[in-house]
This record gives sequence, C-alpha cells and structure tokens, in this order.
Amino acid sequence: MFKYKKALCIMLSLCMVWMAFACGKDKTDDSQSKKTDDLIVIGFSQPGAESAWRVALTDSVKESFTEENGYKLIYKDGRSKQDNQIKDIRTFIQQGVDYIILSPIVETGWDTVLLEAKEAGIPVIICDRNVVVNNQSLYTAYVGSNFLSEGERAIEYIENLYQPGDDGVEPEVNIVHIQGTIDSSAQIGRSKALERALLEHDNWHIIAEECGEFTKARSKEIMKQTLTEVDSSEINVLYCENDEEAMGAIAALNEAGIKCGVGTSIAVISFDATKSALELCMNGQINMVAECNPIQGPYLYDIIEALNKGENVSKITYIDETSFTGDSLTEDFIASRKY
Ligand code: GYE
Repeated sequence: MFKYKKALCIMLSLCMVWMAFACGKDKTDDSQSKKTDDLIVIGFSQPGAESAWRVALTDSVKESFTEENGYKLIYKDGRSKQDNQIKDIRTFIQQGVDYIILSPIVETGWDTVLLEAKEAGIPVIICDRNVVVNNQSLYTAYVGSNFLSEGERAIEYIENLYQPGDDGVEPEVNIVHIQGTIDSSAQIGRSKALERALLEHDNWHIIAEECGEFTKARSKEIMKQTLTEVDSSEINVLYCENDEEAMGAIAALNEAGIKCGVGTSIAVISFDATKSALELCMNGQINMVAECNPIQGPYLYDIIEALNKGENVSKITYIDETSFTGDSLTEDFIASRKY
C-alpha cells in the first residue's frame, strides 16, 4: 500500500512538472509570435554579389536591421539581372512589407514596379546606385555615393601625375579603361569624369575600353586580351571602375611579367578601397583608390526610423568619402577598416 502511494505521488509530481513546463512553453511561444508580429518588415533587393564591396553593403544592412532593433529583413539577390530584381520587388509587395530598400543594378526601367510599390503604400529607399524615373515621388529617399566626385578625384590624381614637362609639352597619356556594369550609376559617374577629362586634355587617349562587369574574372580576361592588341609599353594609365577589376587586370599584367603601379610606366587607378585593394595600394601596385563606402546600413536605419516617427527625410544623402595613395596607408589603418 505504502509502495502504491509513493508511486502515485511520483506520477502526480511528474504531471505537475510537465504541466508547469507546458504552460511556460505556451507563454514563451505566445510572446515570441507577438514579438514577430511587432517587427517592421523590410524587403532588401540587391543586384548580386559580384564584389567584396557589395558583400560589405549586404552585411552592413543586415547588421543595422536586426530583430533586436525591431526589424525583420528579407534579403534577395538579383543574380545580376534587373528582371530578377523587379520580380523580387513584386514579391515584397505581395508579402506586404513595410519598406523596400532597393540597390538597382542599372538606373532606368524601374518606373512600373516603383509605381506598384507606391500604389501599395510601401515607401522605397534607394541605396548605393540610383534610379532615373519620370516621377520623383516614386521613391522616398536615396542614400549612396557621388560617383562623379569619385571619378573627379581619380582624374585629379592622373592630372598631377602627368604634368607638362619643363618645356611645357604635355606628355601623351594612353589609357586602358575597364568599365563597370554599363548603365549603373557607379559606371556612369566614374566614366563621365574620365570622358570630361578627355575633352579637356587633347594629349589623353583611350587605347582600349571594355566592360568588366565589376568582376575580377572578366577584367582579367579583358586585360589579357588587351595585351595581345596593345604593346604594354604604350599603356600609361589603367582606369578600373572598381577594386575587383583592378585586381583582375593587375593579375593579368603580373602573369605576363609586366610591372604596374607607382614608379612604373602604368599607373593604376581603382575605386572602392576594400582591404585587399588598399594592401595593393600600400605596396605600390595600385597608385590611387577613390573610396566608395559600402557601410550604408546606419544611414538607411536613420531614414527608416525617422519615417516610422512620421518625420520628413532628405531626398538625397551622399556618404562622405575620401581617396588613398600608398603613402597615406598603414597596416593598422587597413586592419581597422570594416571592409
Ligand atoms: O564600386 C562595386 C560594386 O555600385 C558602388 O558596385 C557600387 C559598385 C562598387 O560591385 O564594387
């Protein structure tokens, strides 16, 4: 009898423990689903993952919009196609997200889908590259770089490097131009600075020009091909529209046994200032890098927080950027950078 009572007691206690656990669990589930319902949902459409720069932008946006901060971020990679980005935006609209952040692969072709977002009442923030639309009210704000200024900083470097001689004669400057994705804002601004400089300097000539798609692999192919068409001793400037392209072209030159950079006859210009390119700049293989800052998450966060409070936001925010040459760089400085 005593044994029977003891067994019953144990079973009852086990039951109570189980019930307490089950109730507790229900409570947590409840509060968790409530918490998820309270999150502000953002759809983030990126054109691809073609460069270290873009990966840094993706990370920055993901770090800024966390669940702890009250956000749920849905990230989509457009795999280098505008059509995919348009589909991704339509999916965000169907999902009823609260905001859309769009980093557009090219500037044009967004009017229809942005109108759909507007009609659904979803504010769109453009980041990194910009859009050109018929009606400015199709997006709420733009955060990104002034690509023309970046290009102008690069041009200033080339102008200082190739000054007229004591006799006043301007040296001939032959340029290999590896462009970024055609029709993207980054390509348009950086190419425009060079095109304007060509109009001002009769002694500057483009001897090869190709689109490297902002990738190392494509740019390496282009440089290899260029070396079969042009004698390397004729090249004075290699103007690459991002770091990946500079690294690809330098690899092709190195494989062909050709030196480039500071103190050689080929000056290398790059854009972005990612860690690997800054290393090459410090070691002299790249002469000058115009910085393009991908840490845009905090800027986007401030804009969306202001919109949440019903505040007005600036239509355009340009991020502060600088440029680097080898003498301004140290290992410690490069290590301290986020990208
Ligand atoms: O320079 C490049 C990237 O749009 C500014 O795109 C961006 C450019 C950046 O892939 O590395």
